[in-house]
Amino acid sequence: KESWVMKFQRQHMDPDGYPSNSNYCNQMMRHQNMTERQCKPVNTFMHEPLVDVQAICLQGNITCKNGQPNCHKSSSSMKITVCRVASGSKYPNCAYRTSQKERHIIVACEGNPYVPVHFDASV
Ligand code: PAX
Repeated sequence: KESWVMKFQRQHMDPDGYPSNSNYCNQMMRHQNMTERQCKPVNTFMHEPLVDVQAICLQGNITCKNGQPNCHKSSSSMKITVCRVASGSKYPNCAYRTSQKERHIIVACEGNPYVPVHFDASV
């Protein structure tokens, strides 16, 4: 079974990529297997080195959206792309809007080593 760590990296890490056109999310959401059982409604990709994203787990500790205490907010803003399913998009033809942003990132961390497993929000 895919580990939490591998799942987080598949869904949220694209350190060397950056959207060159509006098709980025259509392609990435499909290639990273987020359109297989449904069109995942919202997904964020981070364009920063893996070590910098893992380091968020050592930064400001906050409460997650679901009330769990294991969320952390990045001390600096990061380059991200938010993929949001287009209105009118119908599974299995998942269509996405691509938007590039620079935001502080909030992730949930778990385990030993303590690493990101869930993307909570960007602010
Ligand atoms: P996930 O399934 O929510 O979490 P995601 O982050 O890619 O996946 P398994 O065993 O896989 O079910 N985990 C936690 N989840 C939530 N909160 C805390 N504190 C927590 N701690 C551990 C992956 C695994 O992390 C575990 C959780 O049990 C999972 O284990 O967002 C829905 C999805 O959309 C993404 C983020 C989520 O996917 P929601 O409902 O929280 O808003 N997403 C959302 C995004 O990428 N970008 C965005 O801007 C938003 C809003």
